[in-house]
Amino acid sequence: MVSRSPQNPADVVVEVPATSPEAVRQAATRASDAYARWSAVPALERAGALEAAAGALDSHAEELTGLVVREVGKPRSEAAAEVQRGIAILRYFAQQALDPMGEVLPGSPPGALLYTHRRPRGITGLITPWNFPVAIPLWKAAPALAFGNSVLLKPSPEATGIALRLAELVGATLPPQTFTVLPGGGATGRAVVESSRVVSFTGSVAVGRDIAGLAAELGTPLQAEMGGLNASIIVPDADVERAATTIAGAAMTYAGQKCTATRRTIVVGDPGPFTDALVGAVERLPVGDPNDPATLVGPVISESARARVDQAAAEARSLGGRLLRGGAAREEPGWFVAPTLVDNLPAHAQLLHEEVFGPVCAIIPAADVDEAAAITNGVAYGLVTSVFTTDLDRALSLVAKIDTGLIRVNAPTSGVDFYAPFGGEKASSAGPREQGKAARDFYTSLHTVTIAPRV
Ligand code: UN1
Repeated sequence: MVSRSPQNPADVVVEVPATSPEAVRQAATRASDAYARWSAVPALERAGALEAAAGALDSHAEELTGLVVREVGKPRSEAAAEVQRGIAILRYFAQQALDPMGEVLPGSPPGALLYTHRRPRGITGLITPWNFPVAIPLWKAAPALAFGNSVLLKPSPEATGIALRLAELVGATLPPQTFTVLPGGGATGRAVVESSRVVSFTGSVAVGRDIAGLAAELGTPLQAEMGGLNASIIVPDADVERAATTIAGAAMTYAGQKCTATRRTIVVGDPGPFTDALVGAVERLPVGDPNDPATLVGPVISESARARVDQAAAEARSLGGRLLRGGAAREEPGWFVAPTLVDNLPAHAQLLHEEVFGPVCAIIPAADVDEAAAITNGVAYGLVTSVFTTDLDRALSLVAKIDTGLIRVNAPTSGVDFYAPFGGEKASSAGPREQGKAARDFYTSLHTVTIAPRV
């Protein structure tokens, strides 16, 4: 398995063999022993270990940022912010290790003690994508570890180098085999699922559904975060410039490679003024080498990712769509594509129904807010929607009609608060929410205990 720098594909970041299913099973045996020890470690010590992991990341923040830029082409400013997010996630879950592990309820026999108690589940299998190569592994691993589980992490092949470095930095603060990174592809991932007591996945719908099927057969609790086809709705009373700048960023930064990116912009009423403002805001985004601290839009991850964006632009054109920006220009030799804005698409166009993981956004007119809500909801996905309006009543009534897991008003679709529950509806997610306090429910099992007094 080879991972290459998207801005310079000749630069091989790391080349390692995929972990065989047999080697995964051996790692699981060691992780099971590690779990037996780690789950018996006092919570205060587990919190201390995660605090130390945060410190280790902090003192290597510059180096890790450089590796994120190099391996997955994330622009330097966003890569640095992601490393800071990773540190904050470790600190937050370090503290959660000290939260109450249950509650006391009234017992039914008089004088009985009835209480709930959370226990770790065991080996946690994590399968993570390349686009948030620090934050996503950590927002899954940190709660798992905080509550006493051991972790097997199968990272995306494109982010192998970053995952191996995380294993060194975080792993060094934990007992051996408590946090193990297993590079590989589908066969490795499958073996990780088969070896785990609880599984959390972020990635494509196709792989997520496969894993969900396997987990269901095995009776293993699963959480899967998959795609999105997120919309922003512009109500006529919105602050047009603010909305345009926010949406340009949400659609195009990191070349649109976020499941939370804005893929559709739905404009209520005359789309003209907003469209002009959005074209202007997209034109102002600095595109280029992700090492340059000013860059906001770098390359996409691979040649095939670039081909998908090209295909989507060609399909849009063939259906009579208008390319307002982008579609063709690019720099060589990396996998660069120009931020692309399209309007005038027929309702059945693929771009309006299927996620293209790149810097492509469609503008769709709507006669009124009800039609805008119907368009927003009229796709298979349900991750996040944003609404731009200055009218509070409008905001409240639209929020109530939208069927996505996250809803934002006058804010970008992208960007996630690690201390709040995160997840979508419909094809976007399966299983419970992740992050925030919701993570505790997933990475622990709840036991209800009754102790009746002698009568
Ligand atoms: C963000 O928008 O900051 O894979 C995070 C993804 C999402 C995370 C988005 N699960 O893109």
